[in-house]
Amino acid sequence: MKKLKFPKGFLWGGSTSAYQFEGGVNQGGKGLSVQDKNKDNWMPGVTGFEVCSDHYNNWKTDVKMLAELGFKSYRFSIAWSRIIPDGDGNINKEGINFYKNLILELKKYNIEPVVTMYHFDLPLALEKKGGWLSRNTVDAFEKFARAIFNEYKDLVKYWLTINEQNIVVLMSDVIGMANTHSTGNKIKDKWQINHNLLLAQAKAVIACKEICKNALIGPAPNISVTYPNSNKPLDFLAKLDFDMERNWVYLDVGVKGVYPNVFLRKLEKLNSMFDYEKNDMKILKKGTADFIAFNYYNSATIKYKQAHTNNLEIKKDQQSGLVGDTYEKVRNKNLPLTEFNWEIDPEGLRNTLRDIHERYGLPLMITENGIGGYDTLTEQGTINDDYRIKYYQAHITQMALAIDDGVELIGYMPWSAIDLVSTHEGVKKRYGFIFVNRDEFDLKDMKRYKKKSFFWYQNVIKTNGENLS
Ligand code: BGP
Repeated sequence: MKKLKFPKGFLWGGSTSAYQFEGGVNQGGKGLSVQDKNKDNWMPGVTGFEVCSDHYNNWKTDVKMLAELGFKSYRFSIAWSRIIPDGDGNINKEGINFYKNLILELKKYNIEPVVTMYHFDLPLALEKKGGWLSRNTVDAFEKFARAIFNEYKDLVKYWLTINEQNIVVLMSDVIGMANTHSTGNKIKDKWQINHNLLLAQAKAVIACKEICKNALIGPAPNISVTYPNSNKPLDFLAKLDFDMERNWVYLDVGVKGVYPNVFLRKLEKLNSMFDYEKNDMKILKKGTADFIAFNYYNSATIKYKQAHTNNLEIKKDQQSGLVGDTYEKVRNKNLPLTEFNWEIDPEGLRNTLRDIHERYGLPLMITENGIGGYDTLTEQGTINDDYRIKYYQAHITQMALAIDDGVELIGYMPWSAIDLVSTHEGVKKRYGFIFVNRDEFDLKDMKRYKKKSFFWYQNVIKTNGENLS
């Protein structure tokens, strides 16, 4: 077999998000976010986010371990409510310093910080005042963006705007972000939230270009290549509809600065056009991305749906089930499942890379990919996660093939660098190369242990992806 080749300077690394990893909810002057649930107001049997992996109190040890792993990059998110506790008021110096110290520590080990500005954790005070349905939240986001750009402008090269905006819009309930301000037209609300997020993103991009002269900025949606369930023409039409709502509308606006016409027509036909101001479209046109970051877990297989309900329904979780007015996501029997029932499709990653590359032609960065599973700490302090190694071997091989096809891929930051709390399935669904010794409700000693995949990935990075065995 041909040798796998990755470009020189490829950004091997890993990923986390503030609300799933930091904990320290009542420390350092942090305000509450919509995600700061505890076990009494979150799902039964699943831990809340008040402690997570206690990274807030272990950040130095964590960075040291990531450096030992050989990370060239590390993607983390800034908690908006640590910087501006009520979302829109005074800046909290302690919050600013927390991330400044983290970035400096990463740089000490030559790890490139890749910073997500917003990962599902809207300040609670803003949600109470209207959330993303309100344009005030757009203004507040711009203020937050300017604050962090001014603080970190000389330290950060890669900024990501909004994590998985498509999941926020389509599946808010399963990721703890249910919209609490319905106006009665669910479809319009959904796309109003989307428009406000796109506007917030464009304003942040414009501010970034003004303030951070040497930085690059891009969106970070979750993109799945889409297969029609059969060669029936209507299944292909359903695929196109799904693609539009699940993948492309976010990137068409974020990269090209324009809404796809088919999408706008559809909202008109449904009497669900979102409200916008005259200048909005100009802002969207101006605030476009330098590169595309995206998260990939699996592909989607789509079937035409006979009964038109004109209603988007949400099922189970962010990967297994989405029903639109003309389409339905169905199980692809050609693909195996993870222990948590997510389909595994490594070739789908190559297909996704090709699809995005052909559509937009910008450099790409994978900012999430990984497998959630049960891991056990043995008495010897080891964790045998061969299944994770197998998953990564297959996906990294497909990345190399996509690069060989001509795709410009600049980095890979799988989810997650270190164990953390899942969006809605607790700490038992583990993703990291590093094990955190805690259970769902027993916090134990929080000690970090290197999993088998740690040593494997260390060698992958050392050989720049040439040795995956
Ligand atoms: C993405 C999110 C992450 C993350 C991951 C795994 O949708 O960006 O925050 O958690 O999926 O999902 P889960 O935690 O539900 O297993």
